[in-house]
Amino acid sequence: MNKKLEFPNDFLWGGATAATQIEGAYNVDGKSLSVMEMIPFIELKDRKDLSQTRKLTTQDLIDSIENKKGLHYPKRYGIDFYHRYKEDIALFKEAGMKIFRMSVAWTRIFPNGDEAEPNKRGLEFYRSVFEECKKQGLEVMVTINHFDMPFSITQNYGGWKNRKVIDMYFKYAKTLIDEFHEYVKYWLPFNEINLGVLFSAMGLEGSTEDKSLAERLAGTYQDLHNQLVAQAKFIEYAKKFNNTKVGCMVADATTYALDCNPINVLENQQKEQMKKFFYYDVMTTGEYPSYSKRYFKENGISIVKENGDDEILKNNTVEFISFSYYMSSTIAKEEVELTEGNLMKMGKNPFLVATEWGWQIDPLGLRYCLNQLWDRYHLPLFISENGMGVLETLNEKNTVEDDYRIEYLGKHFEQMSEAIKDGVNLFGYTMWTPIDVVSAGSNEMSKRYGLIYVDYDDYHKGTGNRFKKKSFYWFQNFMKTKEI
Ligand code: BGP
Repeated sequence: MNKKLEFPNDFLWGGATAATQIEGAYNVDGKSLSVMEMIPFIELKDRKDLSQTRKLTTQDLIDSIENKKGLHYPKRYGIDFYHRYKEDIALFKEAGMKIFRMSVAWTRIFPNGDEAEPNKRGLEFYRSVFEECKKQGLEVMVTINHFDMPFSITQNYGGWKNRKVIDMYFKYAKTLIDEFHEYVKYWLPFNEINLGVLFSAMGLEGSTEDKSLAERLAGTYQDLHNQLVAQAKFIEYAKKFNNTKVGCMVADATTYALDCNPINVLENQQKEQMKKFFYYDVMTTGEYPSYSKRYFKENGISIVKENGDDEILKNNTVEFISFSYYMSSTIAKEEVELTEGNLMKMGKNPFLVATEWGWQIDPLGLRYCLNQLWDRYHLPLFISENGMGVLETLNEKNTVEDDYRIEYLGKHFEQMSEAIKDGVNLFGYTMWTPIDVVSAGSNEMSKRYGLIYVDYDDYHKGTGNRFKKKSFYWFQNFMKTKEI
Protein backbone atom coordinates (compact mmCIF):
# COMPACT_ATOMS: atom_id res chain seq x y z
CA MET A 1 0.00 0.00 0.00
CA ASN A 2 2.77 2.41 1.07
CA LYS A 3 0.68 5.10 2.64
CA LYS A 4 2.27 7.32 5.24
CA LEU A 5 0.16 7.80 8.38
CA GLU A 6 0.30 10.74 10.74
CA PHE A 7 0.77 10.17 14.47
CA PRO A 8 2.16 12.45 17.18
CA ASN A 9 5.87 11.80 17.87
CA ASP A 10 5.19 10.89 21.48
CA PHE A 11 2.41 8.39 20.61
CA LEU A 12 2.85 5.32 22.83
CA TRP A 13 3.10 2.25 20.60
CA GLY A 14 3.37 -1.10 22.29
CA GLY A 15 2.07 -4.52 23.20
CA ALA A 16 -0.28 -5.93 25.84
CA THR A 17 -0.26 -9.19 27.80
CA ALA A 18 -1.80 -10.65 30.96
CA ALA A 19 -0.15 -12.63 33.77
CA THR A 20 -2.13 -15.86 33.54
CA GLN A 21 -1.76 -16.00 29.77
CA ILE A 22 2.04 -15.64 29.75
CA GLU A 23 3.78 -16.31 33.05
CA GLY A 24 3.39 -20.02 33.82
CA ALA A 25 5.30 -21.06 36.98
CA TYR A 26 1.95 -21.40 38.73
CA ASN A 27 3.29 -23.17 41.80
CA VAL A 28 6.63 -21.53 42.43
CA ASP A 29 7.85 -18.80 44.78
CA GLY A 30 4.72 -18.84 46.90
CA LYS A 31 2.14 -18.38 44.14
CA SER A 32 -1.34 -19.90 44.58
CA LEU A 33 -4.01 -20.63 41.97
CA SER A 34 -6.30 -18.00 40.52
CA VAL A 35 -9.78 -18.52 39.08
CA MET A 36 -8.31 -18.40 35.58
CA GLU A 37 -6.04 -21.33 36.33
CA MET A 38 -8.97 -23.57 37.23
CA ILE A 39 -10.35 -23.76 33.71
CA PRO A 40 -9.27 -26.80 31.71
CA PHE A 41 -8.46 -26.92 28.02
CA ILE A 42 -11.24 -28.60 26.10
CA GLU A 43 -10.42 -29.77 22.61
CA LEU A 44 -13.36 -28.89 20.41
CA LYS A 45 -14.40 -31.32 17.72
CA ASP A 46 -15.79 -28.37 15.87
CA ARG A 47 -13.93 -25.12 16.63
CA LYS A 48 -17.09 -23.14 15.99
CA ASP A 49 -19.12 -25.07 18.54
CA LEU A 50 -18.24 -23.49 21.86
CA SER A 51 -21.15 -24.96 23.77
CA GLN A 52 -18.95 -27.33 25.81
CA THR A 53 -16.56 -24.68 27.07
CA ARG A 54 -18.89 -22.91 29.49
CA LYS A 55 -20.30 -25.70 31.64
CA LEU A 56 -18.01 -25.67 34.67
CA THR A 57 -19.62 -26.46 38.01
CA THR A 58 -18.28 -25.46 41.40
CA GLN A 59 -17.29 -29.10 41.94
CA ASP A 60 -15.26 -29.07 38.70
CA LEU A 61 -13.38 -26.06 40.00
CA ILE A 62 -12.68 -27.72 43.34
CA ASP A 63 -11.58 -30.96 41.64
CA SER A 64 -9.21 -28.99 39.48
CA ILE A 65 -7.08 -27.98 42.50
CA GLU A 66 -5.73 -31.51 42.71
CA ASN A 67 -6.37 -32.09 39.03
CA LYS A 68 -8.34 -35.24 39.82
CA LYS A 69 -9.42 -35.69 36.23
CA GLY A 70 -5.95 -35.43 34.69
CA LEU A 71 -6.93 -32.41 32.61
CA HIS A 72 -4.62 -29.76 31.18
CA TYR A 73 -4.89 -26.22 32.61
CA PRO A 74 -3.09 -24.02 30.07
CA LYS A 75 -3.06 -20.83 32.15
CA ARG A 76 -0.88 -22.58 34.72
CA TYR A 77 1.86 -22.80 32.10
CA GLY A 78 1.41 -19.75 29.86
CA ILE A 79 4.46 -19.24 27.63
CA ASP A 80 6.92 -19.37 30.53
CA PHE A 81 7.43 -15.62 30.60
CA TYR A 82 8.35 -16.11 34.27
CA HIS A 83 11.68 -17.52 33.17
CA ARG A 84 12.01 -15.90 29.75
CA TYR A 85 10.98 -12.31 30.45
CA LYS A 86 14.37 -10.84 29.57
CA GLU A 87 14.33 -12.41 26.13
CA ASP A 88 10.72 -11.31 25.53
CA ILE A 89 11.20 -7.72 26.68
CA ALA A 90 14.30 -7.46 24.47
CA LEU A 91 12.19 -8.64 21.51
CA PHE A 92 9.48 -6.02 22.21
CA LYS A 93 12.20 -3.40 22.25
CA GLU A 94 13.68 -4.75 19.03
CA ALA A 95 10.25 -4.48 17.38
CA GLY A 96 10.37 -0.75 18.20
CA MET A 97 7.78 -0.71 20.98
CA LYS A 98 7.74 2.12 23.50
CA ILE A 99 5.33 0.74 26.09
CA PHE A 100 4.61 -2.69 27.56
CA ARG A 101 1.19 -3.37 29.10
CA MET A 102 1.29 -6.32 31.50
CA SER A 103 -0.64 -7.46 34.53
CA VAL A 104 0.48 -8.50 37.97
CA ALA A 105 -0.80 -11.82 39.32
CA TRP A 106 -2.65 -11.10 42.58
CA THR A 107 -1.81 -14.69 43.54
CA ARG A 108 1.94 -13.93 43.59
CA ILE A 109 1.54 -10.94 45.94
CA PHE A 110 -1.25 -12.07 48.29
CA PRO A 111 -1.63 -15.75 47.33
CA ASN A 112 -4.82 -16.31 49.32
CA GLY A 113 -5.91 -12.70 49.35
CA ASP A 114 -6.09 -12.30 53.13
CA GLU A 115 -2.46 -12.55 54.26
CA ALA A 116 -1.15 -9.83 56.57
CA GLU A 117 2.03 -9.28 54.56
CA PRO A 118 2.75 -9.50 50.83
CA ASN A 119 4.82 -12.35 49.42
CA LYS A 120 8.34 -10.97 49.01
CA ARG A 121 9.29 -13.39 46.23
CA GLY A 122 6.33 -12.22 44.18
CA LEU A 123 7.37 -8.59 44.59
CA GLU A 124 10.94 -9.48 43.65
CA PHE A 125 9.81 -11.05 40.39
CA TYR A 126 7.91 -7.95 39.28
CA ARG A 127 10.72 -5.66 40.38
CA SER A 128 13.06 -7.62 38.09
CA VAL A 129 10.58 -7.35 35.20
CA PHE A 130 10.19 -3.58 35.69
CA GLU A 131 13.97 -3.16 35.98
CA GLU A 132 14.32 -4.95 32.68
CA CYS A 133 11.74 -2.66 31.05
CA LYS A 134 13.60 0.33 32.41
CA LYS A 135 16.86 -1.02 31.06
CA GLN A 136 15.25 -1.39 27.63
CA GLY A 137 13.64 2.06 27.83
CA LEU A 138 10.07 0.74 27.82
CA GLU A 139 7.29 2.64 29.58
CA VAL A 140 5.05 0.29 31.62
CA MET A 141 1.27 0.10 31.96
CA VAL A 142 0.08 -2.29 34.68
CA THR A 143 -3.31 -3.95 34.93
CA ILE A 144 -3.75 -4.67 38.62
CA ASN A 145 -6.38 -7.37 38.13
CA HIS A 146 -6.72 -9.07 34.76
CA PHE A 147 -9.52 -11.59 35.51
CA ASP A 148 -7.32 -13.56 37.95
CA MET A 149 -8.72 -13.31 41.45
CA PRO A 150 -7.11 -15.76 43.91
CA PHE A 151 -9.30 -18.87 43.88
CA SER A 152 -9.30 -19.01 47.67
CA ILE A 153 -11.07 -15.63 47.82
CA THR A 154 -13.95 -17.10 45.84
CA GLN A 155 -14.05 -20.14 48.10
CA ASN A 156 -13.58 -18.48 51.48
CA TYR A 157 -15.26 -15.13 50.95
CA GLY A 158 -17.64 -15.69 48.01
CA GLY A 159 -15.78 -13.35 45.65
CA TRP A 160 -16.64 -9.74 44.90
CA LYS A 161 -20.07 -9.77 46.48
CA ASN A 162 -18.34 -9.69 49.88
CA ARG A 163 -17.30 -6.19 50.97
CA LYS A 164 -14.21 -7.64 52.67
CA VAL A 165 -12.82 -8.23 49.19
CA ILE A 166 -12.74 -4.46 48.60
CA ASP A 167 -10.22 -4.19 51.43
CA MET A 168 -8.22 -7.16 50.18
CA TYR A 169 -8.03 -5.67 46.70
CA PHE A 170 -7.11 -2.26 48.07
CA LYS A 171 -4.31 -3.71 50.17
CA TYR A 172 -2.98 -5.56 47.13
CA ALA A 173 -3.25 -2.54 44.82
CA LYS A 174 -1.73 -0.19 47.42
CA THR A 175 1.20 -2.58 47.84
CA LEU A 176 1.84 -2.45 44.10
CA ILE A 177 1.81 1.31 43.76
CA ASP A 178 3.84 1.79 46.96
CA GLU A 179 6.48 -0.62 45.65
CA PHE A 180 6.50 0.22 41.97
CA HIS A 181 5.36 3.80 41.37
CA GLU A 182 8.83 4.73 40.18
CA TYR A 183 8.64 2.18 37.40
CA VAL A 184 4.98 2.31 36.41
CA LYS A 185 3.29 5.46 35.16
CA TYR A 186 -0.01 4.03 33.86
CA TRP A 187 -2.32 1.92 36.06
CA LEU A 188 -5.52 0.08 35.12
CA PRO A 189 -7.31 -1.23 38.23
CA PHE A 190 -9.34 -3.86 36.31
CA ASN A 191 -9.22 -5.43 32.89
CA GLU A 192 -12.47 -5.21 30.90
CA ILE A 193 -14.57 -4.40 33.93
CA ASN A 194 -17.76 -4.83 31.87
CA LEU A 195 -17.16 -8.55 31.34
CA GLY A 196 -18.19 -9.46 34.87
CA VAL A 197 -21.24 -11.14 33.41
CA LEU A 198 -18.96 -13.66 31.68
CA PHE A 199 -16.60 -14.18 34.53
CA SER A 200 -19.16 -14.61 37.25
CA ALA A 201 -19.43 -18.00 35.60
CA MET A 202 -15.72 -18.59 36.02
CA GLY A 203 -15.26 -18.65 39.74
CA LEU A 204 -16.48 -15.35 41.07
CA GLU A 205 -19.72 -17.01 42.00
CA GLY A 206 -18.85 -20.63 41.35
CA SER A 207 -21.59 -22.38 39.43
CA THR A 208 -24.34 -20.20 38.05
CA GLU A 209 -26.34 -23.05 36.58
CA ASP A 210 -28.81 -23.09 39.43
CA LYS A 211 -29.54 -19.36 39.38
CA SER A 212 -32.17 -17.44 37.47
CA LEU A 213 -31.09 -14.72 35.07
CA ALA A 214 -32.42 -12.02 37.42
CA GLU A 215 -30.41 -13.43 40.34
CA ARG A 216 -27.31 -13.65 38.20
CA LEU A 217 -27.69 -10.07 36.97
CA ALA A 218 -28.24 -8.76 40.47
CA GLY A 219 -25.15 -10.62 41.69
CA THR A 220 -23.13 -9.32 38.79
CA TYR A 221 -24.05 -5.66 39.37
CA GLN A 222 -23.33 -6.01 43.08
CA ASP A 223 -19.92 -7.48 42.25
CA LEU A 224 -19.40 -4.59 39.88
CA HIS A 225 -20.41 -1.96 42.44
CA ASN A 226 -17.90 -3.38 44.89
CA GLN A 227 -15.21 -3.37 42.18
CA LEU A 228 -16.03 0.26 41.36
CA VAL A 229 -15.67 1.23 45.02
CA ALA A 230 -12.36 -0.67 45.20
CA GLN A 231 -11.15 1.12 42.07
CA ALA A 232 -12.18 4.52 43.45
CA LYS A 233 -10.30 3.82 46.71
CA PHE A 234 -7.20 3.03 44.66
CA ILE A 235 -7.59 6.21 42.59
CA GLU A 236 -7.87 8.24 45.79
CA TYR A 237 -4.68 6.68 47.15
CA ALA A 238 -2.78 7.00 43.86
CA LYS A 239 -3.23 10.79 43.92
CA LYS A 240 -0.27 11.04 46.29
CA PHE A 241 2.04 9.91 43.49
CA ASN A 242 2.43 12.80 41.07
CA ASN A 243 3.91 10.83 38.21
CA THR A 244 1.17 8.19 37.91
CA LYS A 245 -2.10 8.10 35.98
CA VAL A 246 -5.05 5.79 36.57
CA GLY A 247 -7.39 4.82 33.75
CA CYS A 248 -10.26 2.44 33.17
CA MET A 249 -10.37 -0.54 30.81
CA VAL A 250 -13.60 -1.56 29.07
CA ALA A 251 -14.18 -4.28 26.45
CA ASP A 252 -15.59 -2.19 23.65
CA ALA A 253 -17.10 -3.40 20.42
CA THR A 254 -18.94 -1.08 18.11
CA THR A 255 -22.55 -2.11 17.61
CA TYR A 256 -24.78 -1.06 14.72
CA ALA A 257 -28.53 -1.34 14.39
CA LEU A 258 -29.15 -4.20 11.96
CA ASP A 259 -31.10 -1.81 9.73
CA CYS A 260 -32.81 1.60 9.83
CA ASN A 261 -36.01 0.30 11.42
CA PRO A 262 -36.41 2.73 14.36
CA ILE A 263 -37.17 -0.16 16.70
CA ASN A 264 -33.74 -1.64 15.97
CA VAL A 265 -32.02 1.73 16.22
CA LEU A 266 -33.54 2.24 19.66
CA GLU A 267 -32.62 -1.30 20.68
CA ASN A 268 -29.02 -0.63 19.68
CA GLN A 269 -28.99 2.59 21.69
CA GLN A 270 -30.27 0.79 24.78
CA LYS A 271 -27.77 -2.06 24.40
CA GLU A 272 -24.96 0.46 23.98
CA GLN A 273 -26.08 2.24 27.13
CA MET A 274 -26.03 -0.80 29.38
CA LYS A 275 -23.20 -2.79 27.76
CA LYS A 276 -20.65 -0.06 27.31
CA PHE A 277 -21.52 3.55 28.16
CA PHE A 278 -22.81 2.60 31.60
CA TYR A 279 -19.29 1.56 32.62
CA TYR A 280 -17.50 4.57 31.15
CA ASP A 281 -20.21 6.88 32.54
CA VAL A 282 -19.82 5.67 36.13
CA MET A 283 -16.04 5.68 36.00
CA THR A 284 -15.75 9.13 34.41
CA THR A 285 -18.55 10.96 36.27
CA GLY A 286 -18.66 8.97 39.50
CA GLU A 287 -22.43 8.56 39.22
CA TYR A 288 -24.82 5.88 38.07
CA PRO A 289 -26.44 7.26 34.88
CA SER A 290 -30.20 7.86 34.78
CA TYR A 291 -30.92 5.18 32.15
CA SER A 292 -29.32 2.55 34.41
CA LYS A 293 -31.71 3.39 37.23
CA ARG A 294 -34.67 2.53 34.99
CA TYR A 295 -32.93 -0.64 33.81
CA PHE A 296 -32.26 -1.76 37.39
CA LYS A 297 -35.84 -1.04 38.43
CA GLU A 298 -37.38 -2.91 35.53
CA ASN A 299 -35.08 -5.87 36.01
CA GLY A 300 -35.56 -6.11 39.78
CA ILE A 301 -31.94 -5.25 40.52
CA SER A 302 -31.07 -3.41 43.68
CA ILE A 303 -27.52 -2.63 44.63
CA VAL A 304 -26.55 -2.54 48.27
CA LYS A 305 -24.44 0.54 48.95
CA GLU A 306 -22.72 1.54 52.15
CA ASN A 307 -22.40 5.03 53.56
CA GLY A 308 -19.68 6.88 51.76
CA ASP A 309 -19.83 4.83 48.53
CA ASP A 310 -21.44 7.63 46.52
CA GLU A 311 -18.88 10.18 47.71
CA ILE A 312 -15.88 8.00 47.03
CA LEU A 313 -17.13 7.23 43.52
CA LYS A 314 -17.92 10.89 42.83
CA ASN A 315 -14.54 12.15 44.01
CA ASN A 316 -12.35 9.56 42.33
CA THR A 317 -12.90 9.25 38.61
CA VAL A 318 -10.41 8.07 36.00
CA GLU A 319 -7.86 10.31 34.27
CA PHE A 320 -7.92 8.49 30.97
CA ILE A 321 -10.03 5.91 29.18
CA SER A 322 -8.60 2.69 27.80
CA PHE A 323 -10.50 0.00 25.96
CA SER A 324 -10.07 -3.16 23.95
CA TYR A 325 -11.42 -3.26 20.42
CA TYR A 326 -11.46 -6.40 18.31
CA MET A 327 -14.74 -6.47 16.39
CA SER A 328 -18.16 -5.03 15.79
CA SER A 329 -21.63 -6.47 15.85
CA THR A 330 -25.23 -5.86 14.79
CA ILE A 331 -28.24 -5.46 17.08
CA ALA A 332 -31.98 -5.83 16.47
CA LYS A 333 -35.07 -6.10 18.63
CA GLU A 334 -35.76 -9.61 17.32
CA GLU A 335 -33.00 -12.22 17.40
CA VAL A 336 -30.21 -11.60 14.91
CA GLU A 337 -28.12 -14.24 13.15
CA LEU A 338 -24.93 -14.71 15.16
CA THR A 339 -21.38 -15.16 13.89
CA GLU A 340 -20.23 -18.73 14.44
CA GLY A 341 -18.06 -19.76 17.35
CA ASN A 342 -18.04 -16.42 19.11
CA LEU A 343 -18.08 -16.54 22.90
CA MET A 344 -19.43 -12.99 22.91
CA LYS A 345 -22.43 -13.88 20.71
CA MET A 346 -22.03 -11.13 18.13
CA GLY A 347 -24.71 -10.32 15.52
CA LYS A 348 -23.62 -10.96 11.95
CA ASN A 349 -22.90 -8.04 9.63
CA PRO A 350 -23.16 -8.88 5.89
CA PHE A 351 -20.57 -6.20 5.05
CA LEU A 352 -17.80 -7.67 7.20
CA VAL A 353 -15.67 -10.80 7.27
CA ALA A 354 -14.92 -12.66 10.49
CA THR A 355 -11.89 -14.54 11.84
CA GLU A 356 -12.11 -18.29 12.45
CA TRP A 357 -13.41 -17.45 15.93
CA GLY A 358 -16.29 -15.38 14.55
CA TRP A 359 -14.76 -12.00 15.42
CA GLN A 360 -15.85 -9.56 12.68
CA ILE A 361 -13.01 -7.38 11.43
CA ASP A 362 -14.05 -3.72 11.29
CA PRO A 363 -11.34 -0.99 11.25
CA LEU A 364 -13.89 1.73 10.44
CA GLY A 365 -15.78 0.66 13.55
CA LEU A 366 -12.66 1.61 15.53
CA ARG A 367 -12.69 5.17 14.16
CA TYR A 368 -16.42 5.32 14.93
CA CYS A 369 -15.79 4.11 18.48
CA LEU A 370 -12.91 6.55 19.07
CA ASN A 371 -15.09 9.46 17.96
CA GLN A 372 -17.99 8.31 20.13
CA LEU A 373 -15.81 8.11 23.24
CA TRP A 374 -14.02 11.40 22.61
CA ASP A 375 -17.27 13.29 21.92
CA ARG A 376 -18.91 11.91 25.05
CA TYR A 377 -16.07 12.11 27.57
CA HIS A 378 -13.34 14.45 26.34
CA LEU A 379 -10.74 12.41 28.19
CA PRO A 380 -7.47 11.11 26.69
CA LEU A 381 -8.01 7.72 25.03
CA PHE A 382 -5.75 4.67 24.89
CA ILE A 383 -6.41 1.47 22.92
CA SER A 384 -5.18 -1.14 25.37
CA GLU A 385 -5.97 -4.19 23.16
CA ASN A 386 -6.57 -4.85 19.48
CA GLY A 387 -5.41 -7.72 17.31
CA MET A 388 -6.23 -10.80 15.29
CA GLY A 389 -6.24 -14.43 16.48
CA VAL A 390 -5.35 -16.98 13.79
CA LEU A 391 -4.42 -20.69 13.54
CA GLU A 392 -0.75 -20.67 12.51
CA THR A 393 2.22 -22.99 12.11
CA LEU A 394 5.88 -22.29 11.48
CA ASN A 395 7.00 -22.79 7.88
CA GLU A 396 10.26 -24.39 6.75
CA LYS A 397 12.03 -21.05 7.20
CA ASN A 398 10.95 -20.97 10.87
CA THR A 399 8.64 -18.05 10.38
CA VAL A 400 4.98 -17.30 9.66
CA GLU A 401 4.01 -15.29 6.57
CA ASP A 402 1.16 -13.51 8.32
CA ASP A 403 0.11 -11.00 5.65
CA TYR A 404 -3.46 -11.06 7.03
CA ARG A 405 -2.18 -9.70 10.36
CA ILE A 406 -0.18 -7.00 8.58
CA GLU A 407 -3.33 -6.00 6.74
CA TYR A 408 -5.42 -6.11 9.93
CA LEU A 409 -3.00 -3.93 11.91
CA GLY A 410 -2.35 -1.53 9.03
CA LYS A 411 -6.05 -0.91 8.46
CA HIS A 412 -6.68 -0.29 12.16
CA PHE A 413 -3.66 2.06 12.38
CA GLU A 414 -5.02 3.95 9.38
CA GLN A 415 -8.36 4.52 11.11
CA MET A 416 -6.62 5.56 14.33
CA SER A 417 -4.72 8.17 12.34
CA GLU A 418 -8.00 9.33 10.77
CA ALA A 419 -9.59 9.62 14.22
CA ILE A 420 -6.67 11.74 15.41
CA LYS A 421 -7.28 13.98 12.39
CA ASP A 422 -10.96 14.11 13.46
CA GLY A 423 -9.65 15.71 16.64
CA VAL A 424 -9.70 12.68 18.94
CA ASN A 425 -7.06 12.74 21.69
CA LEU A 426 -5.69 9.22 21.30
CA PHE A 427 -2.31 8.90 23.01
CA GLY A 428 -1.36 5.24 22.71
CA TYR A 429 -2.00 1.72 21.46
CA THR A 430 -0.93 -1.65 22.81
CA MET A 431 -1.67 -4.52 20.43
CA TRP A 432 -2.96 -7.84 21.66
CA THR A 433 -0.42 -9.16 21.60
CA PRO A 434 3.24 -8.82 20.68
CA ILE A 435 3.80 -12.54 21.33
CA ASP A 436 1.61 -15.66 21.11
CA VAL A 437 -0.10 -16.36 24.44
CA VAL A 438 -2.72 -18.70 25.88
CA SER A 439 -6.21 -17.54 24.85
CA ALA A 440 -8.27 -15.93 27.60
CA GLY A 441 -11.59 -17.16 26.27
CA SER A 442 -10.81 -20.59 24.83
CA ASN A 443 -7.69 -21.59 26.80
CA GLU A 444 -5.76 -22.67 23.73
CA MET A 445 -2.37 -21.77 22.27
CA SER A 446 -3.76 -22.32 18.78
CA LYS A 447 -5.41 -18.91 18.71
CA ARG A 448 -2.28 -16.93 17.95
CA TYR A 449 -2.13 -13.12 17.97
CA GLY A 450 1.59 -12.44 18.19
CA LEU A 451 4.21 -10.77 16.04
CA ILE A 452 6.36 -13.47 17.65
CA TYR A 453 5.54 -17.18 17.34
CA VAL A 454 5.95 -19.31 20.47
CA ASP A 455 6.65 -23.01 20.03
CA TYR A 456 4.09 -24.48 22.43
CA ASP A 457 0.96 -26.37 21.44
CA ASP A 458 -2.36 -26.52 23.26
CA TYR A 459 -0.90 -29.03 25.75
CA HIS A 460 2.23 -26.95 26.43
CA LYS A 461 4.33 -29.37 24.38
CA GLY A 462 7.20 -27.79 22.47
CA THR A 463 10.49 -26.00 23.02
CA GLY A 464 8.93 -22.67 23.98
CA ASN A 465 11.35 -21.01 21.58
CA ARG A 466 10.39 -17.66 20.06
CA PHE A 467 10.38 -16.97 16.28
CA LYS A 468 9.75 -13.64 14.55
CA LYS A 469 6.82 -13.62 12.13
CA LYS A 470 6.72 -11.47 9.00
CA SER A 471 4.53 -8.99 10.92
CA PHE A 472 7.36 -8.46 13.43
CA TYR A 473 9.56 -6.97 10.69
CA TRP A 474 6.60 -5.09 9.22
CA PHE A 475 5.84 -3.48 12.58
CA GLN A 476 9.52 -2.67 13.13
CA ASN A 477 9.55 -0.87 9.79
CA PHE A 478 6.24 0.85 10.55
CA MET A 479 7.75 2.27 13.74
CA LYS A 480 10.49 3.89 11.66
CA THR A 481 8.49 5.03 8.63
CA LYS A 482 4.82 5.15 9.78
CA GLU A 483 4.06 3.64 6.39
CA ILE A 484 1.49 0.92 5.82
C1 BGP B 1 -9.59 -9.73 25.97
C2 BGP B 1 -8.74 -10.04 27.16
C3 BGP B 1 -7.40 -10.60 26.88
C4 BGP B 1 -7.31 -11.37 25.60
C5 BGP B 1 -8.13 -10.90 24.45
C6 BGP B 1 -8.30 -11.89 23.34
O1 BGP B 1 -10.92 -9.95 26.30
O2 BGP B 1 -8.52 -8.89 27.95
O3 BGP B 1 -6.94 -11.24 28.01
O4 BGP B 1 -6.94 -12.65 25.67
O5 BGP B 1 -9.42 -10.52 24.85
O6 BGP B 1 -9.21 -12.88 23.73
P1 BGP B 1 -8.97 -14.41 23.48
O7 BGP B 1 -7.68 -14.71 24.15
O8 BGP B 1 -10.12 -15.12 24.08
O9 BGP B 1 -8.90 -14.54 22.00
